[in-house]
Amino acid sequence: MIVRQLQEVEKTTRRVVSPDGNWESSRLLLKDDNMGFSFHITTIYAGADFNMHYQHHLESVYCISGEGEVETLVDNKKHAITPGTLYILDQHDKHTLRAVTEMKMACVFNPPLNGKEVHNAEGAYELS
Ligand code: 9YT
Repeated sequence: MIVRQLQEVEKTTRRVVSPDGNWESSRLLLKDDNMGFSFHITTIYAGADFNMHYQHHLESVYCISGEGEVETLVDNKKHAITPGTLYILDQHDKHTLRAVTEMKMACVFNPPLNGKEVHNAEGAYELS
């Protein structure tokens, strides 16, 4: 069994701050743990408004705290995000995430991230 503590992970290189200034993510569980998925606690900063398109990954995002919205760009549907909301990018959906307040999210990626990824120009992560 592996046991990790968010407060400890935040002090290591597993905490990645996005160069675009929109988010930071503490990646508690990664590819080299061999679980088939990765698990992160991500903070989306208040006022962030940015596009993502995970062409190579599936992601589920659970809102622990904060408020915002996610919009799918294929149909321009907007979904409110409040504590308790889970959105599931099962179609590699191109989307916009907006944070009204700072949001704390629990994120799961399949395939797992190796830990160093930040978004490329399309808002995707490359496969490692
Ligand atoms: C919700 C979302 O995808 N935010 C971007 C960061 C990502 N969750 C990550 O790398 O942990």
